[in-house]
Amino acid sequence: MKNYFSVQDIDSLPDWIKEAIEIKKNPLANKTLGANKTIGLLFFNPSLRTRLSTHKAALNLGMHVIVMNFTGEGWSLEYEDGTVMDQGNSEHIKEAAQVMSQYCDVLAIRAFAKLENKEEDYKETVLNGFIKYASIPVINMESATGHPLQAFTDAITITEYKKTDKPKVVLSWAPHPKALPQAVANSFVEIMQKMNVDFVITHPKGFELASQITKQIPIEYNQENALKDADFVYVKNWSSYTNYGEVAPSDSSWMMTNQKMQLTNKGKFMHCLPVRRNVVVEDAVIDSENSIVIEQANNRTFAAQLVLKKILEKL
Ligand code: AN0
Ligand code: CP
Repeated sequence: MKNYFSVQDIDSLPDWIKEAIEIKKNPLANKTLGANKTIGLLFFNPSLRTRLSTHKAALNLGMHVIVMNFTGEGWSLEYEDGTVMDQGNSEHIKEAAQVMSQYCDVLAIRAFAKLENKEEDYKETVLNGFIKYASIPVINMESATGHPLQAFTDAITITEYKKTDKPKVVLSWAPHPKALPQAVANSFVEIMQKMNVDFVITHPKGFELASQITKQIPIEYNQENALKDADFVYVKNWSSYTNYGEVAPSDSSWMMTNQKMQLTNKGKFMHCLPVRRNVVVEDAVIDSENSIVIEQANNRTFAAQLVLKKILEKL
């Protein structure tokens, strides 16, 4: 693996999960592997968990870390070839990626979907631009269509908490006042297809994810039916893929409540965070003993650390 672009870069998920759980037990076991190596963390969007857990993972491996925020601080980049650059963008990805490749040994990039043009977002212009012009490995810290560090974390977390060989996992759409990308849901759906789980997606009609991602996964439009006997309830908003980026009329009936959680098999509540309380999920659920969101976020460090370890071993 040169780049960690999507969950499809995971060659053996069971092996990766096992190794990440080993790292969690002894995070400093490879504290010199990254000595004298530098990772550049590039942010085109805000972050709390991804920024700090990836930084922490790099420190655990003995790496140096450089963080750069492009919003407001970096030159705005141009991605199209052959453009006459007489508009807003000051620098082309060609120079930017090559220059940064001289300062760093690995680049990690966060660049969300703009949610204006589906074809543009699903082309992954920013991530693919860096992969094309950087001469060093590139890690996806949430791109337009995927969040594979989050999904790997979620797979680790489900493995840690599961009580049966084949737990029932439900991905449940939630209301949200702003249009959010499909990235987290897409990568979660992809990684669940690599696990031994009974997986169901529930959302209102019109919020189908891309069929090339959901494939044969059952979709249940009745949320309460979907939640029956669930061992894990993963709640997430995403905006419409068909009416691309459209925000739903605020439909609070899809919020996760304590009453709905009673339908589950003492289901564990999961969310990637950040989460809007009492919009996406009721306080009573996220504050309950079945909520594992804090430990889920803790696992971000070990997921990132395993990805970095795999990349460093090949440098
Ligand atoms: C982002 C999203 O839904 O993609 C990041 C989640 C990790 N969420 C928000 O912008 C609130
Ligand atoms: N879950 C996640 O990626 O969180 P941040 O947006 O805070 O990094």
